[in-house]
Amino acid sequence: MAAQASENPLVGILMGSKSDWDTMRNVSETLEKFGVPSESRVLSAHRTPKETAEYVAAAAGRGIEVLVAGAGGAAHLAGVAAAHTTLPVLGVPMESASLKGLDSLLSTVQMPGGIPVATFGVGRSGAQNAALFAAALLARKDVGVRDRLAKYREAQSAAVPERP
Ligand code: RP5
Repeated sequence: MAAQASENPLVGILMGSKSDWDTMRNVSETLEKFGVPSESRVLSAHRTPKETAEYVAAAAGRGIEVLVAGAGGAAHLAGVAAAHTTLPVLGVPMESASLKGLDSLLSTVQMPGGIPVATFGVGRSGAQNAALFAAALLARKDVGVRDRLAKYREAQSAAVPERP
């Protein structure tokens, strides 16, 4: 996994395993396009529970404004992260080998009332949309990010052909 760290990250990208990086790199790469600094960490809710709790609890104090958490299977990372912070937590379910990500999706999205996780689609498109959503949250007070998001939407519209 390539080192992913900005000096003053605004988004913390967490993943339960190094094997999630191929999907979660889409979060990091999308944020980079919008000029949003981020850092990526492998933190497992069950393999490294103490480190996960410590990282999340310290995140807001370090200037992080949004957390994106990706995990697969019995995917409790986003929920555990949300339990340790009032920062917005965006969940990305990984596509799993056994159930194609349905397990990850349900584990991430079905949080009991009281501790929210904003859950995105399974896999790469979910990772991309989580990054776009994080950028949209930050765009509320960052005009540069807001402009880049508007231009991205314009380019997307312009790329749709009139005829097949
Ligand atoms: C989860 O278990 C991870 O988020 C990953 O998606 C899945 C499998 O992990 P590995 O066995 O590949 O480390 O905790």
